Amino acid sequence: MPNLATHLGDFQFANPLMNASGVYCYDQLQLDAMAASDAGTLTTKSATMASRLGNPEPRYAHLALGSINSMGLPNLGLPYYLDYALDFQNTHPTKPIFMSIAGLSHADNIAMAHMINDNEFNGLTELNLSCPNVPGKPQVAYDLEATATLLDDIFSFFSKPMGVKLPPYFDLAQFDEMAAILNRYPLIYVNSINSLGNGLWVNPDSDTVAIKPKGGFGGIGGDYAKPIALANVRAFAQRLKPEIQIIGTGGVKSGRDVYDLLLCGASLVQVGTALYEEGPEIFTRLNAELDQELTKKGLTELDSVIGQLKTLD
Ligand code: RRO
Repeated sequence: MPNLATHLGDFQFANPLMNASGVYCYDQLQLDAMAASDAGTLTTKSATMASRLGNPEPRYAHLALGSINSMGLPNLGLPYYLDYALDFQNTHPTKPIFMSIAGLSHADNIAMAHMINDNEFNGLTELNLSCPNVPGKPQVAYDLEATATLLDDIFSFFSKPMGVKLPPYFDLAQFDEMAAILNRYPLIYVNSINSLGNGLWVNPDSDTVAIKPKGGFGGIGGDYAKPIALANVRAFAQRLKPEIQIIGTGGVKSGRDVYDLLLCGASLVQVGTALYEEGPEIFTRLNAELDQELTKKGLTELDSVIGQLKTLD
């Protein structure tokens, strides 16, 4: 049987699968369900310092080929997720947990990074620079100067393993510019991609939008996202220094989808829309299907897949 184990820096995982932040990670009940699943590990919901109710409902809709959401960062506050993670690392010492933070301002992000740094937390911290859904708050990672200033300030004191969650980019010049910035910092990974920001859907029965917040604009996930995710993972794999690994996220609902993101250069793979639709049992199926993909190719370990995409020249 192929060995599906993988790693990010010194962190080891039994398999490359986990939830995408925002799905199955709001509270202890959902996090415990993720922990009990066949996923290699899990992340908490992107946190702000204080808890938030998020945007008015309906704020998630199932679409023909995926989903649209404008949750608006509903979360129970960083202290809640830190407590959960501290407990989790004692009860699951071989499953490194991810903690996601998404401050509403530069100062919020700095304050949260201090709280995590000054704590016993020994997992991975993910700085979400790409929440598309808070009214009046543009995505940090589409502002290169703001991104560099934030990372400068965080890495002036932050001494624990950190990665960043990025939005999709669509021009090769943007990959060049963003990778050049990220390569300046001791990041251990980038997570690419967050949902395709500010899409819109029309319900043909009612001639209305599908979700209530922001006049119907929301982040798009699922099948719509897969080719964009593959391109973003591949483009960053070609540009980032080798110390910065990649988590691939976007459009995964089969073992082949996982395999494709690995080929493009991902070391771990997150599942969002399909996890929302199917629940944490999906990880049992995805592991089995990934196992079959490797077996079909006569491969015995993920290192034989990661970054091995071929071109036609
Ligand atoms: O909570 C959300 O609305 C949300 C976040 Br923070 C994010 O990063 N990505 C997304 O699709 N939704």
